[in-house]
Amino acid sequence: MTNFNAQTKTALIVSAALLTLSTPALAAGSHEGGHGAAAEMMAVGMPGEIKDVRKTVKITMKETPDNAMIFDPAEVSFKKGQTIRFIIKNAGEFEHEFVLDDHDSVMEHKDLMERFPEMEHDDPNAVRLQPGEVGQIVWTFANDGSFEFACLIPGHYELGMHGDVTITQ
Ligand SMILES: [Cu+2]
Repeated sequence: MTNFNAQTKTALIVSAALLTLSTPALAAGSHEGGHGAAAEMMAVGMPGEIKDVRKTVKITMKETPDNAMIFDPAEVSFKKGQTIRFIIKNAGEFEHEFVLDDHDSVMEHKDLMERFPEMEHDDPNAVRLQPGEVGQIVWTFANDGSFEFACLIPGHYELGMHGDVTITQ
């Protein structure tokens, strides 16, 4: 039993290392890598490296006096290929999250969160923050198009917690 657990743990560490190693290949445009779904580049891009950051954007999450929940700003625009550092602050009184994705994936993820509200995610494109906390996401926008950021804690999206990301050529 102990041996089995030790082996499983080693296997997990090895696959994590492989995922890390596969990132440069994806960055170089090899989309057919075949390292599994987890290593696939997302439509919205992929985790970036701090050394490549071109721009830092501060985004505040909060509730408003008229009972809305918002991101401020709720609209950002960058150029394709740019690596952006998002500094996200939860200035509200509730727990909030920042999830960056394409609209369809946001909707799928939102549906999952409604069915499994206790779901914890540990995705590089998302950060969940308690009131007063500050988090960071470094992201490379590899494709142009319209994307989205949103808080998928049930009910928050409907109260206004989403924003638009426009990536130009
Ligand atoms: Cu929220």
